[in-house]
This record gives sequence, C-alpha cells and structure tokens, in this order.
Amino acid sequence: MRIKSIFTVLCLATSLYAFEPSIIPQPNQITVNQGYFSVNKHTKLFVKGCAADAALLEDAFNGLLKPAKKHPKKNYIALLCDPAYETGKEGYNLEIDARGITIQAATPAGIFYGIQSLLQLAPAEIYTGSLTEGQFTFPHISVQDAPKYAWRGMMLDVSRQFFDKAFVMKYLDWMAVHKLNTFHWHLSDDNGWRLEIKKYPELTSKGAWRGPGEVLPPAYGSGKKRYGGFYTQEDVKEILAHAAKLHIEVIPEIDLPGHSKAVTSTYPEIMCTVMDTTMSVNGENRNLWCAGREENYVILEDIIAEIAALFPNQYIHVGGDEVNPSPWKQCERCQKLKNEQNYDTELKLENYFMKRMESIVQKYGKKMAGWNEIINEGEVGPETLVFAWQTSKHGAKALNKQLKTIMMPGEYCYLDMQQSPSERGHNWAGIVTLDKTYSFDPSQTADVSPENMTLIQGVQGALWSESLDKPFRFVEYQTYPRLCALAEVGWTNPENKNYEDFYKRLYAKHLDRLTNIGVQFRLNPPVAVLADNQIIATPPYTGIPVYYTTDGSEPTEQSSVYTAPLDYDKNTEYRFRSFYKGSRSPVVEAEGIERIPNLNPEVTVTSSLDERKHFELKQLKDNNPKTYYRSMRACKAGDWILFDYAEPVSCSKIEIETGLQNISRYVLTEGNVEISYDGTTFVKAGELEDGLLTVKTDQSKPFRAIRINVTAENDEPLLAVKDLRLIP
Ligand code: TNX
Repeated sequence: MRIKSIFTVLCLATSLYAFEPSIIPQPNQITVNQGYFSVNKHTKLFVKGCAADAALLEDAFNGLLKPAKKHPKKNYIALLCDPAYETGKEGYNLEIDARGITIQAATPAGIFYGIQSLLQLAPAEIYTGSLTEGQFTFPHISVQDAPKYAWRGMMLDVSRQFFDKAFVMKYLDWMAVHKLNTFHWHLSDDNGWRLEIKKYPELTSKGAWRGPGEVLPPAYGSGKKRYGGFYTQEDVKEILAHAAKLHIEVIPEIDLPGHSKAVTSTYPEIMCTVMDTTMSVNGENRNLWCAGREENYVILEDIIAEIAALFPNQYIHVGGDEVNPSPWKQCERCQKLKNEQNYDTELKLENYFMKRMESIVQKYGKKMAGWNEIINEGEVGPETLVFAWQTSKHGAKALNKQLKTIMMPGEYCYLDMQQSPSERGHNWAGIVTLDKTYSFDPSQTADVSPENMTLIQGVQGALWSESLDKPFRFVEYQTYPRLCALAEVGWTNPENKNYEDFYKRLYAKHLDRLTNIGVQFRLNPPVAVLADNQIIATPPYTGIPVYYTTDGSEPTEQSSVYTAPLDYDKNTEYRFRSFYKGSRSPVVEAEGIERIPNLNPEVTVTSSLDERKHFELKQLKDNNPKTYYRSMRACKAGDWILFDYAEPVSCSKIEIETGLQNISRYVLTEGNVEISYDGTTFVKAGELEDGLLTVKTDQSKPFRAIRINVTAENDEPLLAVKDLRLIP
C-alpha cells in the first residue's frame, strides 16, 4: 500500500513538469501533451494487419494485455496497419491520450518502429520484464515519424574474430531497438571463411580455422590454439528468420578478389602461378584470386548460386577492397588477359573481375554490391550498389557516376576506430568519438548535384574485428553508444538533430535501456583537472560515479569513489574512471600534471632481422611513441634486437612493447628481454607476456644494453616493435 502511494505522489509530482521524451533516434515530429495514460489489467490490445509485430508488445507488457476483437472505446492499445495510411514505407503515427495508445502505419515495419518508440516512453525497466501493473505509464503524446534514409545499416566482421549464432541474434535485437534495418554480414576475409558452402565443404572445414596445424596461421590474438567457427546454412536460415521478425535485411558479403587468404589457403590452385611475397595493406600476402584463371569463375558462380538461394534480399556484396595487384603483374594468365582486353594497368583487371562477378550475381537474380574501389579503374552496371568507406569524396565519385551509394566514411562510421588515443582500435581514419559519429551528415556531401544526391541510399556503421579479441565484451564497447549516434544520423532529419540534446537523452535514460537489453557500453571518461593544487573530477554526466586510484593502477568498481576535490601530491599517480551498472569508461589521468619526460639517451640499435622502408630500426631511437619498427620477414627463434647505450643509463622502469597492441598484430608472442650492466654479459630481465613487459630497474645500478630475444616464431609475416620507454 505504502509503495503504491509513494508511486502516486511521484506521478503527481512529475506531472507538474512536462514529460521529457528521450527517444533514440529522435522522432521527426513530437508533441508532448498534459497527462499520463497507464496500462492496467483491463487494457485491451486491438490489432489490425500486423499480428506478428503485436507479439512484441504482448511480451513487453508481461502478458497484461487482453486481446480485443473490435476497437475498444477506451483503455486500449491499438495497432493499426493499413496501406491507406500515408506514413510511408517505415513511418508511423503514435498517439497517446486519455483513451489509450494508437499506432498507425502503412506497413508492419512502421508498426514495429512505432512500438520501439512507445517502449522508449515507458520506464526503462520495461525491457527487463520487471514492471507490474501501475508502473506502465505513458505521457500523452503525439508523434508523426518517418526515417530520413531508407538504408540504416551496420556491418560486423565475423572473419577476424568469430561471433556465434546466438551473439549475432543479440546484435540484431540491439540494432532493431535503434530502428536500424540492414545487417551487412562480412562473412569472409583473410582470417576465416564463415559460411557453409555445400559444394566446397573445405571452405569451412579448413578455411574457418586458424592455429597450429590449420591452413591459416593464428591472427589477431587467437594465439597458438585452434580458433574459428562458421555458420551452417541452417544457422543462416535461423538468423534470417530472426532478422525478418525485426524488419532487418541481411546483406551477405564474401570479400573478393583480395582479402581471400582463407580461400587461397584452402584451395591454392585459385592463385596466380607465381610466388609473390608482397603484401596487402592488411599485411597479408598470397591472398588474391587469379583473374585470368577461367575455372575460378566457375567456382565463384557455384558459391554465388548457393548464397543467392539462401539469402532473400536483393544484394550480394562481393567486396572489391584493397587489392594488391602485384601477383597479377607476374602471372602469365593475367598478363594474357590484360593484353586481350587492351588494359594499360593491372588494376583494370580488378574492374574486369568485378564485372564478371556482377554478371554472375545478376544471373542468379540479384544485384551486386561492392566497396568503393570497384569503380576505380572502370565502370560497373547501373544497378550496382557502392559502399563508400574511405571518405565522403569516394561517395561523391560514385554518386556522380549515378550509382546508388551507401555513405559510410571511416572518419564517422568506422566503429573499429579508437575512441581516444589510449584505447584499442585502428586510427587510420582518426579518432572516432561519439560526437564525431553524431556529426555526420551525408546530405552535406560536397560536389554532388541535388539530383545525384537522391542516390544516397543511407548510412551504415562498420565494425571490423581486428582489435575485438580483448578485453572482455569489447565488441559491445565499440558498438555502443556510437551506434545510437549513427541511428540518429540515419533516421532523424538534420534540422532535428542536436548533440547536446542527444547526449542528455542518452545519459538520462537510454543507457538504462541499453543495460536492460544486455549491452555493455562505453561511458565517456570523467574529466579530471589539476588546478590550485587540487584535482577536480567531473563525471561524464550528473550522477554517474567516478572511481579513482592513487598508485597508478586501473580503477575498478572496488576503488575509492570520488566525492570531493583531492589534494594534489606530486609523488602520487592518479587515475580516474567511471562505471555505471557494469559498463565502464576508459581510464584517464588528470590534465595539467607535468610529467617528467622519459629518458632519451644515445643508443645504437641493431638486429638480426631486416628492416622495412619507413619502419627502420632508427625509428626505435627517435623517442616518438607514434613511430615503430617493422621487419620484412617473419621472425624466428634466435632473432634479436639490441639496444646498446653510449653511456650507462639509470632509471626506475623500462617498458617494452612489441607489436601493434591496439589491433593485436605483429606481436612477439614468445620472447624475453635481457639486460646487461657491462655491455657484454646479459641476464634475463623477464619474459614478454602478450608482447609486453615492464622491467623494474634499480636506479643505483646503471645498465649498458637491453636485448629483446625471439624464442619462437610469432605466426605473423613480420614483427613490430615500439620505442623502449625509459622511465626516470
Ligand atoms: C579497411 S573497409 C578494410 C578492412 C579493415 C579495416 C579496418 C574495407 C573495405 N577494408 O579490411 O578491417 O580497414 O578499419
């Protein structure tokens, strides 16, 4: 009784203020009226033309709703689907007043999106099924909503890391909450082929696995164990059925003719007849289909035939990105083809290859989609869809060729990019922060006529999985909340977008929804600043707790909670971080603290390994944390890198980092570090762990040399090493 009366008082209190809706993506027209409608055990559900979508509501209301045969006069929820409504393909009207809740739409998809908005007007616990009668309160409101773009997609790379069927289904559930409607499934790449093809069973019995004794070497943190997985065609059917319920289309991608090491390792005969050791930008070699081998097009047709039969949507994505044409330059068959076709460069062979794929795809009743490189050296047919991933300019180029285009430039849409310089991820497209993603506006694409602009189909996020091997649930951390921002880019008209308002909706309510649907998201870090000998920390949003440590360690949820400014002590290393309901922010230091720079003594660096242009050994002594060394060849037991100091060095700590830790590549997985106090005899200082080691040194015992020793190959084509950090 008491609980109930408190609740009533709260409702009365809140109703004095206008309800602030916090729907993400922001609806395009929304009017809040006075009053609340509460769903109770007498509320009736009336459904017309969208029974499948009604099931979602029945679940959300915990079975409280009673079905009605005809439209009730009061206390109802009505889902009315009728092609006569002028709401467009995915739009909806949502009206809540004293009588009840009405969602109208011309299509079931519109009803589905209306329901998503409705759920976001309820307390966030509606997603956990823990609300009971009396708690299902909704503001009186009027929403007329429809998306800006018809294509609102997200791509997941399941090759570099494998995500199982259950996870993919969850990923789709989460997308649907944000009204995304397309899942681009990157099913093959150098590091694993993930789709069962009945005619070529070895594509998955071999090509889906990496590790000792497998056709593919370990990569991206998979280590010296068998790693991989794939989807059977039955799995795919289940995922497609699930996606259909969520009004999500699934676009399969097999990446051709480069990025194909999983195939070339399984069927080496598909490669050119030369031994080429040059590498693609991803650091892979021998990963290219031969363009001049006619049998290859037969294999590819078989594969496309199975994919076309399995996937109901209109597009099949066949890749086309980042081809290193070097093998084609030396291959007799490719050269013969090049001459026959009168091509002046090998890259034209890529366009040839793509056009062959285009006609195969079309033969099976589908349209081709490909990355923006497919129009680099020639034309493609007018039906082909281009995915502009490199920059908006690449999108403009496709649009100006009058091709339908998906806008997904890396600098806004690549959720595999770092979110700050100290976090994991790529950075070739820059640091992609939440507000950067939010700021994307495809309608501002430069140098495109208004007419060609209408060819923009929509926007898409991409999550490449190189760096997702760790830490735990990093895939969610990278996706959320940046996907929420991207959802608003795709759905909301630019004039209705506002970052501050989005941030408030996100932190005030949406993070609770994400928690309740099971997402572990990234929080923005707190900001800590040193001023007047005190450190003042500000949380990412009012009410989000800030935790801190003073010994340089990473704060956990067990660390001290920041409540008031801290008196600054220069011998203390402060670290700050926020946690909220199991989700976390990155760790930050206080701004404004002057750090004693690392030592930079004169050193000679030599190695048993060779060196790559732009990544020479001299990069290891420039004291620049951004540059690093790369070998040309793979490392093997017995290889070494020696740092020989001109004068004895004394410091308190040496930090050794091998590999590109931010993407788990080229790491020295098995090796140790030795130290020499006299320059000739060496003693072991420690073993590298995941390519990293911190050696505590005795400041009173200066050393003359440091040596990194390789004790076993790292199953990578090369080794990378960063500058040693000598901490005073
Ligand atoms: C480029 S985007 C790639 C991928 C990488 C990604 C990393 C594209 C078509 N190719 O192979 O994983 O960069 O950001």
